[in-house]
Amino acid sequence: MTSEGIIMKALSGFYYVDDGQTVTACRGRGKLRRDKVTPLVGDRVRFTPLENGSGALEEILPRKNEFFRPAVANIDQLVVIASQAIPVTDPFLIDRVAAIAESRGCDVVVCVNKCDLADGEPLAAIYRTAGFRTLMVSAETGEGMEELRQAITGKVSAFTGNSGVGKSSILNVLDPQFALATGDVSQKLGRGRHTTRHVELLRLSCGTLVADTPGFSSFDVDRMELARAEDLQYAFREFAPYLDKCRFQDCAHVKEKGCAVLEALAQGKIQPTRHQSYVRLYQQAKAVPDWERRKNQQDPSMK
Ligand SMILES: Nc1nc2c(ncn2[C@@H]2O[C@H](COP(=O)(O)OP(=O)(O)O)[C@@H](O)[C@H]2O)c(=O)[nH]1
Ligand SMILES: [Mg+2]
Ligand SMILES: [Zn+2]
Repeated sequence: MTSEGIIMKALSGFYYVDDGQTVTACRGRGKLRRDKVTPLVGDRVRFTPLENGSGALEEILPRKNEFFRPAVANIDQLVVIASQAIPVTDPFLIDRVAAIAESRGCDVVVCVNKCDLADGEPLAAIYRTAGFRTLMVSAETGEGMEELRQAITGKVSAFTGNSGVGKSSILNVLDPQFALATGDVSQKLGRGRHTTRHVELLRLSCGTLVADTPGFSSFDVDRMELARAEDLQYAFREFAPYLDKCRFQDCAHVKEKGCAVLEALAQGKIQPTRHQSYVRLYQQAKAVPDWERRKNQQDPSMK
């Protein structure tokens, strides 16, 4: 008899599968390795419970979507956590991950944390104007936490954002039982920073699933995750009203004459940082030859 469940965490060769009642540590069958499929956190899977209490992972059920940074599958909504103080989030990081999410049909919420330290409004305004659901919160004071809770209720969300913005801290406020390691320097042990090192799905007491992820640094270059340069325009939702109004049908919206996107930018209808990010991503995507992209899309887990 096999059971069905969801992978909550992958650690040291085990996949921790939650079937709604218990969590079983499973090892992947050789078949999975031979087929070169890498199970991801968030995968719905079939497994065989073994007598010793562990399990054997048999099959990964079809994915709704998949991400490689963070490495998660079947995500309804990416919650991009940003901060305007220690660290200051580069909007490009938000735009890149938001574009990847849009290209995979995954919703995006932008959440500016540490509002007790710095005014989140300038950054929040950029994303509100661009049409994203945007929140301003503080894990320190609890400001905005109820709104965030509402935004994630009933959905599978992954928290992403650059290291140190407060992903784990926010999750700890949402459910103190998590007791996730955060970036505090441990003074007693003097072992440096305690931070998130792996992706983990967590269940809030209301049943909602949220993933804590290690976050990314500005140096990560995951150019392979991007769509073709020509498709990138569709990943910037606020460009939509202008795309069919450019003079040239194959307009790249970078510096072309008669470009309606550039016109909207000049009129302040599109935020300058959003367009700058688009151009940067467009040039990055252009630099990847098609053959290389195809090769990577066949087996992105090999990155
Ligand atoms: N002042 C302030 N500090 C915060 C806030 N959220 C997180 N921090 C601190 O920022 C550091 C990094 O937080 P952490 O949750 O580990 O970030 P993560 O890497 O995104 O998971 C820790 O020292 C937290 O205590 C906040 O809203 N306000
Ligand atoms: Mg963390
Ligand atoms: Zn154009």
